[in-house]
Amino acid sequence: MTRKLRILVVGLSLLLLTIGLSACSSKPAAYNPHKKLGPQINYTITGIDAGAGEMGAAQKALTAYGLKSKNWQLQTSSTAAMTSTLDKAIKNHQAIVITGWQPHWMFTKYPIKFLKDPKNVFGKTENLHTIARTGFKHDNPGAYKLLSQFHWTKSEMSEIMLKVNDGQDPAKAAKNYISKHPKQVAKWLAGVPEGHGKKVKLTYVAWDSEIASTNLVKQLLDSKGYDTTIQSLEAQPMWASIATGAADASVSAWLPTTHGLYAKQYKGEFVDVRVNLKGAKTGLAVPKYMKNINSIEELKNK
Ligand code: PBE
Repeated sequence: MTRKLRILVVGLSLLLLTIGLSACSSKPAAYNPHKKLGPQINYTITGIDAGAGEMGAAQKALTAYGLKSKNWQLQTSSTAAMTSTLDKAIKNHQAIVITGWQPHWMFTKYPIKFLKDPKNVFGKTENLHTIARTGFKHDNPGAYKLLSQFHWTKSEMSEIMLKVNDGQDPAKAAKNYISKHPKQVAKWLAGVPEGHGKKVKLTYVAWDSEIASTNLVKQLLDSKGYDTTIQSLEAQPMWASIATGAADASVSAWLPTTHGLYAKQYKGEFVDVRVNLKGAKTGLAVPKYMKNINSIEELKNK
């Protein structure tokens, strides 16, 4: 080898080594089931908005399962930040614990599972209720009739949620749903009289699930000639809007756990019209590849 060539070879190998090392260090470590879980995720549960009912339950869980005293913490962020952290973790096969809930597209898009909650801190399953202001049935029996007939399933709701998650406008996704499900729509609209421009005001909390249901109900009402406006609010003002009569109805009440406090606070000041979706659930969730972690109780020791 000539001297020049030797320098070139040494230089090249150094370069490759550097690239190799930096690639290694930038790729985060994959989940290791043989090591303790806590240190792998900085004893941190990736949460969502501070105002979410589920965050309150998650805080309670930290205490109830003795995690707080072991320095576990709940990180506040947003649905968007949480799902993007989850996305990255899953791509890298890393450990992660999130505040998860159903119905939501995260359970369709990612291989994740709820952790068992033997102390029942998150409650069992929940239902999504339609609630109305007390005088609404009297003032607008037609729109009330539609609300009292509206109910669907998690997989039906997912059709709209996934489209919206793919970037489709929620109103358009709701209209498409209506044109694809004529039989179901006919049942929802059965016997509902023409609205003749009568106003209806729906309030909701802008979770993906409620964006789907509220936009759909608005399109259904408008298709019968009602003039429907929808307004997104935080959970507390959403409940207050119904209780004070500032709004007519909402299809986004999570009961009995997540919005349980509001239902209690406004008892007698709202009408519980019906359950519009059964089998909602909140809780801590992890990727399915974390095979040895199946219960919140196990977070502490594993
Ligand atoms: N969530 C789950 C809402 C309702 C249940 C995040 C969509 C919340 O926790 O407030």
